[in-house]
Amino acid sequence: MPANLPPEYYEKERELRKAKTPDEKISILKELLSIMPKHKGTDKLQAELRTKIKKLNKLKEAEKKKRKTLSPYDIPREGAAQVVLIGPPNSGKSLFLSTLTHAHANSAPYPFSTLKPVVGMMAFENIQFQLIDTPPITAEFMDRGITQLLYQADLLLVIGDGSNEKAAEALEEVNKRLKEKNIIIGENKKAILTLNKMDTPGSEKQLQLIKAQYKSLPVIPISIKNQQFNNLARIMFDTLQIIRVYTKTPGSPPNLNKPIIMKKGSRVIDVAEEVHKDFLRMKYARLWNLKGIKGLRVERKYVLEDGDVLEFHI
Ligand SMILES: Nc1nc2c(ncn2[C@@H]2O[C@H](COP(=O)(O)OP(=O)(O)OP(=O)(O)O)[C@@H](O)[C@H]2O)c(=O)[nH]1
Ligand SMILES: [Mg+2]
Repeated sequence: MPANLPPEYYEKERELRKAKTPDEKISILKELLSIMPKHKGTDKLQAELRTKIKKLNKLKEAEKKKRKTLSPYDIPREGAAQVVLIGPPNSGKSLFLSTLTHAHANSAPYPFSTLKPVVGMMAFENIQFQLIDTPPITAEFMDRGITQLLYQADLLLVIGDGSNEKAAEALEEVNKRLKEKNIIIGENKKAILTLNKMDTPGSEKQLQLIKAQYKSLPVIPISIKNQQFNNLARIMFDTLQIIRVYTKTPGSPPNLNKPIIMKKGSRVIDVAEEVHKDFLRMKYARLWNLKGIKGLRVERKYVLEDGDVLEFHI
């Protein structure tokens, strides 16, 4: 039996083809159903439209769920390393991010001014570290979802508040909260302790107390306000245990602006694998390094150092 559909039906059908969102599509499909004459000839078509609506509703539900489970702490790593700034309230985490990156984090003279993570890129020589500012951690408060980021981070930069006469206690609270989540700084997690606001009175005493408390970890005194960072970027690089390696093709110079970031201890073959699987067939490589070696033949197992340049020979 013919469906005998009215002309407006075909018009709406054209609209449907242009519709983009599930909501738009659902409303047009409903209109189509209402326009359609109801008789035996349209039974199959009616059923098809109803199935389409059902599918679209399911899609909508799935998207809603996805949005809900996406945490603001779900931040993909960019640059040479992901470094998460943590610490007690008001210690200067946000000012640190605003000072050392182009990103803006709200910094204010009262605690709990940061409620959500903020990301920025910090330059160090020819590479960049991804810095993430986070809300404060105290005995009473640690934002839900931050744990995932702490597990994933390459380095935790703990910032203490040197102007607080209970700076050591506040840091100990942070440390306790981390331990509850099985994060032991300096053991299963690379970390650097800094004490900020070294421009304020009493900060030196706090520094000595904290140094005594964390004997196995370096404590770096800084003053963001006075732009005194005590070589912190270099210390970050060293603590991360990474090296920069460059590759070149015979007859041309290496691109020194584009280092390959490798773990300390990586071998020639690891870099080959990183660059392209074709280089896994390499027979040997030639090496240039910062100590003045030029074009030395090295084998697959040769262990690399920061600044090494490789030329693969297949
Ligand atoms: N004197 C002095 N004040 C500083 C220094 N660094 C930050 N401050 C001040 O400390 C206050 C807190 O700074 P924020 O950057 O908001 O601190 P925060 O750690 O992000 O604070 P929360 O987000 O609440 O955890 C602000 O008034 C800053 O200007 C410093 O090196 N010296
Ligand atoms: Mg803040």
